[in-house]
Amino acid sequence: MRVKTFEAGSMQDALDVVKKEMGEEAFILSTRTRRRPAALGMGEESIIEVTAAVDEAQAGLPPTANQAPALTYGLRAALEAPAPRRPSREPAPPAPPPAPAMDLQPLRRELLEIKGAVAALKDNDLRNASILKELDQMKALLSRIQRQGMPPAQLHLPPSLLELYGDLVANDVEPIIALRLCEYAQRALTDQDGDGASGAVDPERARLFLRRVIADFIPVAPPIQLDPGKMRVAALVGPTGVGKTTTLAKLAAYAQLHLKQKVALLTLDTYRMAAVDQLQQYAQILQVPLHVALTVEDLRSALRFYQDRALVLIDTPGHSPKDTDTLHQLRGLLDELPEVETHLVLSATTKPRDLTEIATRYEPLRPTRLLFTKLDETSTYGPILSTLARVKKPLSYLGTGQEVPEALELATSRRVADLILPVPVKEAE
Ligand SMILES: Nc1nc2c(ncn2[C@@H]2O[C@H](COP(=O)(O)OP(=O)(O)O)[C@@H](O)[C@H]2O)c(=O)[nH]1
Ligand SMILES: [Mg+2]
Repeated sequence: MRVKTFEAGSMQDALDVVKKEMGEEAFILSTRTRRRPAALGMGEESIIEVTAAVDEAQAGLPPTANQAPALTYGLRAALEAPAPRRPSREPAPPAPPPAPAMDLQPLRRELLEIKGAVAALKDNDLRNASILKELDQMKALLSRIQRQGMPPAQLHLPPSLLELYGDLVANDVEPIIALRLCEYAQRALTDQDGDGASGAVDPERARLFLRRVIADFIPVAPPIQLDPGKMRVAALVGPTGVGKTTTLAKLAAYAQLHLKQKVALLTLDTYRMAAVDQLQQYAQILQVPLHVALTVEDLRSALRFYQDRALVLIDTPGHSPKDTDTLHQLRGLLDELPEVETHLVLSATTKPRDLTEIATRYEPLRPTRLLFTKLDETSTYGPILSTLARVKKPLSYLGTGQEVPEALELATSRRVADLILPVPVKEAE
């Protein structure tokens, strides 16, 4: 008994191949339709997989007149279907010869089919075990996909990357961005391994690789540059409550205490007196001058006054969308300063969609950097990545707590990539 599996684009093609390779005597043990990625990544195609068997003793013998159809699944039956009934005027065809008293052919065929099926099962025992394992994994993935409501478009990813796709989405990375990153990683891995290897990407390697892809994707800004004899101005803008004043104090403390630079603080935060009090306390502790500006014009003259300072940090109020007047004036002032660094401060706890909306709202101030605070208050960091993808500005600092000055880090691509796709515990030193 010889058992073989064939693949073809259609059932007809599959049966033709079976017939050509195994002869008229072959019979079909099983068929199934599978989906696989089409060539050149053009979606998916379905293929027919046919497992056929042939009794070697019978193979190659010329068919005899009273043999039953050689191929089950209706191949021969379809090809040899009785001709349509002739018009009654034509003479009736000669009567068929009487059936033999006892036709053993069907029984023999059934036996052969059973033998073939048993042989195929034996051969496939090992293969079945691994298929079952894979199926279990796929089942788990599918239920995860169902839970997270993903469209089936990502199913062409190999299982290891599909798993990572799920991790990214669970970390609140926008599905379309997660998909693009995984597709990019898949293509790059395939290019490294040569054609056809992408189907079996080792999960650990895929994870490390994808983390590198993510890190490459995260633009970061250098720390605020302090040049001798030159005043550097950095302004923090953004909504109320995200941590602008706290971050300003952290930056001031670092420059003053660690870098031993002369710092001055300016604020336009005049609506909330408590907020000014907060900055006044920091200024006192750090022994740096603070100027509370009531208008943008006032801010302008204060800047001239602090020419000798290495770093002037400007705190601003959170603008409501209606406050276009102050926003407009502030923009005028920032435009006048050739080397101002404007950081748009965003909280990592803000809803992903709102982050993009806020970035659009503050675009008139032309921020050149994004600064994320409150990383310690969330467990999903995907929105940072999604915002970077949409807003396309480098990341400057990360706020990781309320403590001044220690809870502030210079952003690095690697640090953010680790947050987006954490290192499995055993890899982390
Ligand atoms: N957990 C945490 N809280 C922060 C962080 N940055 C600021 N905060 C807190 O957020 C609140 C608002 O901060 P504030 O600096 O006044 O925000 P502003 O309105 O943007 O100036 C304060 O209670 C801060 O202590 C951070 O990185 N992590
Ligand atoms: Mg404030």
